[in-house]
Amino acid sequence: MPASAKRSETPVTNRTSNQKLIAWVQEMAALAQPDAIHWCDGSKEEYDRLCADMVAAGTLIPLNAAKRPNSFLARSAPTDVARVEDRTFICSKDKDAAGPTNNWMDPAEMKKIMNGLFTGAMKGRTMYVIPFSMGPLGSHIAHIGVQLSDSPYVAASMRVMTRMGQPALDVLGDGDFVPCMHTVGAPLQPGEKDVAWPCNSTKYIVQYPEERAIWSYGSGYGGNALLGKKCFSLRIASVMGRDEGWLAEHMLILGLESPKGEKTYVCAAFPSACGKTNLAMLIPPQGFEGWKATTVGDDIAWIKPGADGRLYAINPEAGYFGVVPGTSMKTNPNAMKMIERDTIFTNVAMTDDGDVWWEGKDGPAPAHLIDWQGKDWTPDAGRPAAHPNARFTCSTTQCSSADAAWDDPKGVPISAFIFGGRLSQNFPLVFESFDWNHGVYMAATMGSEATAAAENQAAIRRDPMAMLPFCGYNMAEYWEHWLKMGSKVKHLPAIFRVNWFRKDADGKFMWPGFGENMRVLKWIVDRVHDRADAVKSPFGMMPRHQDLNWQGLDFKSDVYDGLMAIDREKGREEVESQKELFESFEDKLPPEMEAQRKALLARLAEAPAVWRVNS
Ligand code: O2Y
Ligand code: MN
Repeated sequence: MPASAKRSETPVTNRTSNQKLIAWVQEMAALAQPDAIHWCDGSKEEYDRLCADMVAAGTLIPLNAAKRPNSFLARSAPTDVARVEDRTFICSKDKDAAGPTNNWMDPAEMKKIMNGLFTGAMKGRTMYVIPFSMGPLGSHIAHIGVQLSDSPYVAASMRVMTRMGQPALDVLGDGDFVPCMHTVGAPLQPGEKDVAWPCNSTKYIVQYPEERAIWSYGSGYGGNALLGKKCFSLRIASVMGRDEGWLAEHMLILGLESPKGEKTYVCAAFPSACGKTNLAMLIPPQGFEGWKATTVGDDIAWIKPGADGRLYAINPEAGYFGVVPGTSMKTNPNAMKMIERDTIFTNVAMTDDGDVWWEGKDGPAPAHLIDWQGKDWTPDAGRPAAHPNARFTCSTTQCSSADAAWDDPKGVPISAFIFGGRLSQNFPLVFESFDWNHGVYMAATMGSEATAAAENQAAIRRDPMAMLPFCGYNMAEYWEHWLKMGSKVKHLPAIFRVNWFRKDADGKFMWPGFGENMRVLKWIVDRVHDRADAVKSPFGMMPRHQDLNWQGLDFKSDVYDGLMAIDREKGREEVESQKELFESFEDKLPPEMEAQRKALLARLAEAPAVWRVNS
C-alpha cells in the first residue's frame, strides 16, 4: 500500500456531508474491492507524496533536478499510448440519440459488462477519491465531478489538470456531481509485484449521457483516464449544454490585446494534433509591437450566454496535457518555458544527463538516448525516440502567456469563433461567414485530409467543429443546437474558417504559420470591431492583400493571391462530397444545412474557373 494511503486519514464526514457521494464511494468500493481508500485533498504535500510513491514503484523517473526541477518522466505500456476511439461508447437509451458518428451500446448491456469487469478490479490497490471542479471554483459556468481511480498517476495528473481536492468538495456541498469511475483493470494478488504502468488489453471508455456518468476501464493514459477532460468536459458536457442552452466545445480560448489596450477574445476549434496549444500560446511577430496574445485555454471551452447578451467562455481545465514532439523555441517558446520545471512528461526520451528529449526539439538529436520504451537509442535507430503522442502535464500557473482572467469565474466575452482543418489544396487562408447559419455550415463541414493523394484532391476526413470524437449525442442534433443558439444569443460572435496548411505545386507550405498567424488574427479582430475591409468570395468574406498587416514579413501579393484562390471545379467536388456526411444523418439533418450547401453550389456555379481575391 502506498505511503499516501497509509497516513492517518481525516474521517470522511469531516471532508463532506454529501450523502449521495459517500454512499456512491462505498458502493463503488464494494464493487472494485480496493485495499484502501484515499480521499484526495489536493494539497501540494499530497501531490509530492503521490509522486514519491510512484518513483518508488517505478512509474515515475525523477529528472535531473538541476535541469528540470521537480519534474518526472513516465513511460506508459506500449499498448496504452493514446485515446482509444474505437473503444469509446455513448450509451444513450436510444441508438439514434448517439447518432451515426458514435459507437453505441445499450446501457443495460454495457452496465452488465462494466459490473463484471469492475468486480474486484482494484484488489491490491488504493482507490483515490478525486473531487474536482471543471472551471473556476464556484463559477456559474463550472461543474463538479468526482473521479474514483486506482491510478496514482491519474490522481497526481488530475491535481495539475483541474481544481482538485477539498476546495472542490467544499463547492460541491450537498449538490450534484458527475460520477467518473475508473480503473486500470489490473488487480494485484497478495504478494504480486506491480508493473510500472498497469493497464489491461481490454479497454472501455463509456459515457452514459442521460445519467451523466462515466466509466472507464483498462487504460491509464490521457483522455482515457483523466476523465475530467474529453469524457466530462466534452462528451457529457455537450449533452448538458444542449439541455441547458450552452456550448461545450473543443476550442482554445485566446485573448488579443491591441497597443491601445482593447481586449478581444476568440475561441478556435481545430482537429486533434493541429497545433492548438501553439496557437493558444502564440507570440505576436515583428510588426505587431505593443500587441499581446494571452492564453485562457488550449483545448476546451465552456460557453454560456451572459446577462448582457454576449457569450462568455471559461476553460474548464487548469493545466495542459500538450503534445511534446514538435514543441520548440520556434513553434512555441511559451510552452518551452512553461515545461522547464514542475512537469510530468509521458513517453518522451531521456538524455544521458537525466533531461528529456523529443523529435522537433531545438538543436540536433543527442548521440545517445533512452527512448520512450526504455531502450537505447541512437540517431540511426530508424525509429522515433519519443512517442509521437508523448505529452507534458503542466499547470496553467506556470504559463507566462496566461490571461489575467484565465481563472475568472465570470469567463471572458467571446467575439469570434474560428474553425480550421488541415487542407493542402484549394482552401483559402481565411474567410468569414456571411451570417450565423452559414458559419455553422462552414464549421460542420470542416475536416482534414485523411491521406496525401498524389495527384487528385485527397479525401477529406470530416470533423465537424473538431467534435467528431467528442460529441456526446447525435451530431445532427448538435448542429441543430448551434443553429438555435443563433436565435437565442443577442450579440453573436462572428464565425471564421482558417487553413494554415495549404501547399504550393512543389508540396511546400504556402503560409509560415506559428506567430505569423497573428496577421490573420488581427484581421479577424478588426472585422469584429467593424474596421476591416473584405471582398465577397463564393466561400465567404475574404481579406485582400492590402487588408492584412505585412509589417515585418515579405509576403508578396502574387503568393497571397495563390493562397486565397478558389478553383471552381475543385470547390464543387468538395461541396458535392459533403452530401455523404449529410445523408448519413437521414431525417435528423437540419434543413438549414442542406440549404447552405445548395447556396454554396450556386455561388460556385457563378464564379470564374479560378476565383481570385485581388482581381
Ligand atoms: O491521446 C490522448 O489521450 C490525449 S488526446 C488530447 C490531449 C490533449 C488535448 N487534446 C487531445 C485531443 O485528442 O484532441
Ligand atoms: Mn483536444
